[in-house]
Amino acid sequence: MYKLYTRPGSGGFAAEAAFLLAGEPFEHIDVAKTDKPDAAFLAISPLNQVPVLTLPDGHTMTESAAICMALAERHPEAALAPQAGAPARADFLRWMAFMSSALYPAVLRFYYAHRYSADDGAKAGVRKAAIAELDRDFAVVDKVLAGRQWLVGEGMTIADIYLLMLFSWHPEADRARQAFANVERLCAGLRDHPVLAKLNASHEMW
Ligand SMILES: N[C@@H](CCC(=O)N[C@@H](CS)C(=O)NCC(=O)O)C(=O)O
Repeated sequence: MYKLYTRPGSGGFAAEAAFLLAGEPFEHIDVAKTDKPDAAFLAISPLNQVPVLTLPDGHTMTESAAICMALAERHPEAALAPQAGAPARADFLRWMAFMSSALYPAVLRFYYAHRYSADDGAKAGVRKAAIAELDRDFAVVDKVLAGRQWLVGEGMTIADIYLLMLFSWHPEADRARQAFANVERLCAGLRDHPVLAKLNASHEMW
């Protein structure tokens, strides 16, 4: 059976959503937030971060986007991603990489500002720059969503749920919802999705 190491309100949200939408059972392991992780967890997550996925064969992987893409690939019947070779596949890969390499790190810079400068007095500036970067990146996604219901292809994919997760973390949520109306339109629909609404009861993302 799969094992997912996760925590409420974390990047485990998208991976848990993938499991629920695929109807695939998994062992849910809640990892408490601590600066002194145990050695066993560090062995599978060297940066002491969640989510972490252990596959049924015992192989372990970190990185939320990679976990989502692996689950989509292993459970094609759930249509969590366009299949390899499908026209929307390139868009799917592009936006999953964009979200995990541009948006997610900007979120981390805001919430873990102390890690991004050796100067204690720099935290406010790091946070301000993180918000500016989030706005710049969400503006890119917002533009692409103009006239589109979904981020890629013609149906909901795990990329939309990944976007919902990141958008929920915007530190100025009310302003962001106004500023990025296309992202908000997509996210508003997803907040009512029965599986995601239920998952949010434990994650409290919105
Ligand atoms: N690049 C990683 C980032 C994961 C990450 O930063 N997870 C956060 C929760 S959302 C975490 O575990 N933070 C604890 C820490 O960094 O100490 C991914 O996409 O999975």
